[in-house]
Amino acid sequence: MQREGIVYRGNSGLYDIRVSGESAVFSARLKGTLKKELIYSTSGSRPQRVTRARKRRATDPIAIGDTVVFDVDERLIQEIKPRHSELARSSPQTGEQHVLVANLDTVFVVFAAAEPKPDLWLLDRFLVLVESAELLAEIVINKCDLVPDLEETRILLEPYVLAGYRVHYLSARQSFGIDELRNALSTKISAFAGPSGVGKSSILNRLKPGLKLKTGDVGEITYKGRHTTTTAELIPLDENSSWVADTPGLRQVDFWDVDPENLEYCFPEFRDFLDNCQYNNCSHRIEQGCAIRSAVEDGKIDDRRYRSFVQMSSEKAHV
Ligand SMILES: Nc1nc2c(ncn2[C@@H]2O[C@H](COP(=O)(O)OP(=O)(O)OP(=O)(O)O)[C@@H](O)[C@H]2O)c(=O)[nH]1
Ligand SMILES: [Mg+2]
Ligand SMILES: [Zn+2]
Repeated sequence: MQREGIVYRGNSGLYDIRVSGESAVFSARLKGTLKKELIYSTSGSRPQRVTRARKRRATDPIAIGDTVVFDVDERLIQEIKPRHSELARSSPQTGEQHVLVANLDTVFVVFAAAEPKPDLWLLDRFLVLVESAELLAEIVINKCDLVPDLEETRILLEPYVLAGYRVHYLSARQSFGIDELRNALSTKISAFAGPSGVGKSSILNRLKPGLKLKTGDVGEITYKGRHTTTTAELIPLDENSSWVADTPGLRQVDFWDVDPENLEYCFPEFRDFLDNCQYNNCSHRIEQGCAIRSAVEDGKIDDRRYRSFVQMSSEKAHV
């Protein structure tokens, strides 16, 4: 008998699947021939997706969030449905694509107000990763219990509000801001992403009482390199109709598949000005008549965000 379901966990070639509206879970492997013939949908406008699909053949063809058709008796996955989106990163070692979550709509980029203190340059990279995947990004600032004056943190994040991002302030430890975040999680599949040790798993444990995801021990300095969560997993929030993915902390964010020409669109506050540059291939770094640079001078674009863009685009220029 064939069924259709969502892969919510994968472990060494064995995938755990849930069928919508049912509580039973299934485990299945990928049909051998499917591994070879697998061609992902290249639907959509972007030739990038074709390249991605080719690259991905080397790594795991299934990601959490994939909808699959599987044979219940043989415990074999026979078909992977086309994806409408994916959150991927490149391996710093091999440059290979690794899809963290498929078919998601929103990424909650989680940082801490302190321990570790927010690294805005890294936050910008996470946001570019999300924007380049054409997903919605929201910012979550956890551990607000650790800062005596939250106003200072709010000022730090002001440029992101101006850029159009929603920012949620909360504390998983003191359980404030959790209900507000739960209301924001109404989309079908969303993911938590961010550096290690900021409290992604702790927040999920608060969102879903009884979940008991493993979190870093109190006092242990996880953000200095140790990762508590090692594989991405989808957690059903309500009767399998909305899901959140917990992902391992990313220490460094590489986004080789962001076209240099597309980087400027990954900064939402640039978009209104891009058409006004004198040259239509403006790099926004040295050219005369650059609308982005004059917006920075006029205080309409945050100067540090602009420098973050310059830094990333100069890295891209060397790839
Ligand atoms: N003070 C304070 N500590 C917190 C809060 N949330 C989490 N922590 C602590 O931060 C540490 C890391 O929490 P985790 O939830 O494991 O962090 P993570 O982001 O899932 O980390 P990785 O799985 O390694 O990516 C643990 O010691 C938590 O107890 C918070 O709101 N306030
Ligand atoms: Mg974790
Ligand atoms: Zn320009």
